Amino acid sequence: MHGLLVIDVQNDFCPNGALAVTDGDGIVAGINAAMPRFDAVILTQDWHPAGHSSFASSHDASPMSVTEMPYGPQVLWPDHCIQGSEGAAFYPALNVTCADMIVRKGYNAAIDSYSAFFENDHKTPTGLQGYLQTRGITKLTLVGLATDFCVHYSAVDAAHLGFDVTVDLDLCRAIDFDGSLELAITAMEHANVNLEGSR
Ligand code: VGL
Ligand code: ZN
Repeated sequence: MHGLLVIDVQNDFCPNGALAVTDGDGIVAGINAAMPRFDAVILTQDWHPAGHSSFASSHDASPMSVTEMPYGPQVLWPDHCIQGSEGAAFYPALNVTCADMIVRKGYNAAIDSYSAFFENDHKTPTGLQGYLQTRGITKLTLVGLATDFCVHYSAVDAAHLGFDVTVDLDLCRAIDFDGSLELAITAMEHANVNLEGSR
């Protein structure tokens, strides 16, 4: 069984959003078109409580600065994807009707969660692994936002967990901050993630 894992195609990561990714909305038509080719479609949704520890505003710091958390370095983001807000909603053109499952992440105020599988402590599971296993899904294709953060960490974790993982870069867009995209590509290659599409 081959699943399509659609990462964080939400208003805040699209143009005019709080953490807008350049051309973030440019991948939506392609993602919708890809959905029927898969045995299962799973969407993730970044879902932070107000005052989340990954927000610069919670630390009196500037957005995009880096702080040390108990679990390691953490980029401090503008407030984004606050639970129940318009920014946290899926981008309206995304076909959510096709989705079998929606996984929320980042709801723990003290820990960020880039990966759809584990929070940033690399230990606390979201439950997605068990869901995929019990459904017999062994192959995953990842698409969505952003290539260098949530797609990257989800793909590497999935590969480490033993899934056969492909990232379709044509259906992803990156934040590309401080070399983060190049780092993500290298990390995915080292983790044996298949990279499809143009770099
Ligand atoms: C993301 C930064 C903060 C992402 C989520 O979806 O890539 N990036 N929260
Ligand atoms: Zn977030």
